[in-house]
Amino acid sequence: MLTLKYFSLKARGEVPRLILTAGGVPFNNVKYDFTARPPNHPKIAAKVAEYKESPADFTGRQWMENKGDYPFQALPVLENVPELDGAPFPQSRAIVRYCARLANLEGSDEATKIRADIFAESAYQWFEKVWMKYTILVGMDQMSMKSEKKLERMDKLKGMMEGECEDYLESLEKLHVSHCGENSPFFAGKEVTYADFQLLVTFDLMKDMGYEELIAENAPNLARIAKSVAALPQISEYIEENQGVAVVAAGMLF
Ligand SMILES: N[C@@H](CCC(=O)N[C@@H](CS)C(=O)NCC(=O)O)C(=O)O
Repeated sequence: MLTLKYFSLKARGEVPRLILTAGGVPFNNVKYDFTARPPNHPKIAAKVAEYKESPADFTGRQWMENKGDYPFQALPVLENVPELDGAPFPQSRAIVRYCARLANLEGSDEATKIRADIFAESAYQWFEKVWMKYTILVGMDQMSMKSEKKLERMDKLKGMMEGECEDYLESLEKLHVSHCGENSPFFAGKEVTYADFQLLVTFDLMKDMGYEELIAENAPNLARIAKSVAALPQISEYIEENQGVAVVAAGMLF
């Protein structure tokens, strides 16, 4: 059976999980713990306790031991992909598009396919922006990995990116409306596509950063779409079960 390996987080691995679940494609959802439970510092322990635990198959220590076996020492990877004859399948964007094809969620006509790609990449871009700023802060802290510094960094990031989040949401909404008009039922138009699941995970990250109100204020159509996508019968149970699972590592391990 198809095996998706990622961490006990949402971030880059959650979109393929949602796509496969929505499409009814069976898969092994294998997880490494990336939250370093039990955390070795009381402040980090308190932060980890704010999130719902996502049961993992491997520990964080096992990740450190095994990471050399994976391309670029990173996840997600897909395994047991019949077309690839055992060769490694890394890179979340390639994985997302392959899963979308398996799940029949890439769009049923060329215009919808193009829109799904445009909007999935545009929504993913928020992760890149956050990661880039976080990395800058790590550098400004002279690469310090002290627990206090990690937590301070997350707080600083939230303050720093609020204006950028507003502008980004405005642009995303404008782009969507220019293609699909107001009141479109889905991100890429009339039908659900894999881009809708990227939107959900991006909004999860924004909510985790304290920007929930910005979404409704700056992207009302997208806020409405995300709400109705999360309620789709194919995934509503999965979404409910994973409510509160950490989206990013929240400064827990690195
Ligand atoms: N370009 C890759 C990046 C993969 C990546 O950086 N994954 C991170 C987690 S989101 C990772 O595996 N980090 C583990 C580590 O650094 O030990 C992709 O999109 O899949």
